[in-house]
Amino acid sequence: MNPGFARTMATVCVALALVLRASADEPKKSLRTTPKPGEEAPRNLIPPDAKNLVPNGDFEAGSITPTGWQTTDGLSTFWVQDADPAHGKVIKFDTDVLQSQAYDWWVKIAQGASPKDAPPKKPTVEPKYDTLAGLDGVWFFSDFIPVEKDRSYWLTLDAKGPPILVWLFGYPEKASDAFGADEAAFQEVLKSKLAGKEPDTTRKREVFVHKYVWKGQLAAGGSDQWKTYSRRAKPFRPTAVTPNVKYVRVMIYPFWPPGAYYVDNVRLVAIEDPKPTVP
Ligand SMILES: [Ca+2]
Repeated sequence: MNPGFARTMATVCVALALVLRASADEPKKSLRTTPKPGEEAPRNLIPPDAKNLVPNGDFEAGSITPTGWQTTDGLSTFWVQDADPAHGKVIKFDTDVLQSQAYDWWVKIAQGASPKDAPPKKPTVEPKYDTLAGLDGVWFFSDFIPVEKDRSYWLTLDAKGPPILVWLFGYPEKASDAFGADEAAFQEVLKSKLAGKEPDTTRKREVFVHKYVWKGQLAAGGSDQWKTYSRRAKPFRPTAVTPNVKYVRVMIYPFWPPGAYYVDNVRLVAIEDPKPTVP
């Protein structure tokens, strides 16, 4: 087989795998769309004294892992000091990790292992379609944040590195905030491994019912310098079509390309909005 054909076939196989995964996990729509560079937030979008509803959105508080967020894992997510003192502590992501290694370690994290005891990363090889970048991506969830009916919100965050997606999920009630609780593929792996079985990836997955009933997306990143991103001129309106939403969670979601991503200063602020019920 010539190398060009082999590469093309490998690309087709990965694309097919992504489509199959998307259809298995997300009956409506995949969370994973092609990431585009985010839009920089207009200056002064949020007054500096506006209350940030995201607990520890600047990641400064915590001991081993930042408070207010799921635990870091020490393999694909890290709580680090940024080179820029103005940023202090930030979250670093590494999507260039074999998915198989991440799954093995995440099962231990879900059972209470400390990110300090993470295994050294195994080498990855091109084209890296078997990494988290090529498969599930790395999800990082905030805790549940109360929102009010008929209110609108700006979400902004600082990012450095390739484009990422950031999701805001809406929930009618507080659900489990256990590690990966609302992640279909991981829950299946966790269930199998806790039962002492290797996950069977050949059989059809059971339908996983996500606890969220609403979601909205923000594109961010795309620069090797820190920048602040938001959805330009379109606030999030979690209760416009799902009036039962009472809580949201922020989910930061880097995947392709394999590599390092940085996030800081996640802010969610209630705003005055003349059209709070418009989707
Ligand atoms: Ca910070």
